[in-house]
Amino acid sequence: MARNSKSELPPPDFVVVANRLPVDLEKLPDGGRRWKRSPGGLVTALEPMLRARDGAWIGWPGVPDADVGPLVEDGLQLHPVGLSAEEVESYYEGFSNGTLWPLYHDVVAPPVFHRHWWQAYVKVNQRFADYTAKVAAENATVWIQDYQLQLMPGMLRDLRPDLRIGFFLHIPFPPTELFMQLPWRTRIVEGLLGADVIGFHTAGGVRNFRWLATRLAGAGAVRNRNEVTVGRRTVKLGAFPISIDSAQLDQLSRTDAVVKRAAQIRDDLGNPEKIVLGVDRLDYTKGIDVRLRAFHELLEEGRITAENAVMIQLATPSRERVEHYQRMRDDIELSVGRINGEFAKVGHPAVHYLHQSLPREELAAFFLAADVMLVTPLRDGMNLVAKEYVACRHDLGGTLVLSEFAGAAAELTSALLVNPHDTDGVKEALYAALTMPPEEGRKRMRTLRKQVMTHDVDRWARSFLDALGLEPADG
Ligand code: ADQ
Repeated sequence: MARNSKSELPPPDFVVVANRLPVDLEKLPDGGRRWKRSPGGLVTALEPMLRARDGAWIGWPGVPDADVGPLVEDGLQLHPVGLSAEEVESYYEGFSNGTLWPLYHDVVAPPVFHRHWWQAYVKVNQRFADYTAKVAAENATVWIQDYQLQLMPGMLRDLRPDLRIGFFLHIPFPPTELFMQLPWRTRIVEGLLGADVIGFHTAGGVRNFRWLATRLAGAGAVRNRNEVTVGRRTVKLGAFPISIDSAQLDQLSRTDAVVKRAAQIRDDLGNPEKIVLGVDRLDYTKGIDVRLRAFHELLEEGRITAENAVMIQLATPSRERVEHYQRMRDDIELSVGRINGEFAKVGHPAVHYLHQSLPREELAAFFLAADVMLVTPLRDGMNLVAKEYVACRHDLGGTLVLSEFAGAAAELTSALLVNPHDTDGVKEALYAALTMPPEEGRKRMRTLRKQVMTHDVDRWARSFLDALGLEPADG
């Protein structure tokens, strides 16, 4: 059967499907268009496997109404799936980011349930499934990524029962009571159960999903806690904590350029005793307000001064068209303004706030310069920033303060773990980090590095694909 009717490209044996392609289509001022690589951890981890197997990546090119065909980039097949401007609003900004994102993050913001958003979600998932069914080779392995595509495993199985299908959720799978709020809860669970392997970051996600699969979708529980049965099929469930390209970041942070830049950052800040750092996508789940409050109170109480401790918050712009994000950005910028209004001196802000995306080397230099790293999400699937910080601290310097509600807390137990809802607790942990005896700091960092350097993103991808039964790629 000629599967690949979409193009002249050979039918791929290994297909990754994600909401976004690893390249973005950019519209130029002269009306032209060009592809720009958007390097992320996932691409880095999967690229070697994709190349070794004539793999393909299917995803949205990042701009609405872009009618573009498949292309080959460095030997990698890229297949764009188009979304209309209306679908970007209802499927992506709406159901994915206005319904599922807050619901799956413990409703830290109220999820909005709109039937027309749901309909768009169904339609777009079906489009991804139809496209993948046409492109994938006979008996190919398809790995579907994340919350935007939870109906796709079931839809794809209906179209192509010969495929081996994996699904990985990058955000938390919520407690069952919260998931039950979703009017379309059964459809989502059934959609996911179309996969052969469903991966989560933590064992908690596996437990929550397993309970729902048996209650809502009639899945059978088997003795092995990491499996359920659906008719005659067995679906494996597993915790696969994602990671980063640890060795690459470790190397980068050892380069002369990064080491010098870290020293220069400290110098530019007026050589304070301590630098406190936050690095996040600007999102209400990340608890940026929590850490600003803790820092503010320590200043108010006179336990620290703006001369000896300086805070830097780097925030990548994110989902700027969603209303909740606009409000949250205003709130954060108001807090930064307040703290500086009270405690800054001319030329010496107490909090430096950059609403910018920074290059990798620059980020590594900030990590290396920071004495305290504050990672305080209210809920986070994993949180790669915490692992990136650890990977950059080859000098064993720096202290990580980490929220218990980040998936990373399960592995990074030598961090100072905090409950982000407990302002006093966060404040005390921040103070403890600022005053930590160097020997204790080094001991903690050594243990953290043992974990991060041995559990990288490649190991994550391999363990998932191993569970899916994909042999290691030759080459
Ligand atoms: P995110 O919510 O995006 O990911 P995270 O895991 O922290 O969260 O990854 C953010 C990435 O953006 C990091 O690699 C970080 O270095 C980068 N970044 C942040 N601020 C930046 C800045 N100002 N400039 C440049 N880069 C910046 C989702 C889930 C997470 C899960 C990941 C992977 O929400 O819980 O860890 O997917 O599964």
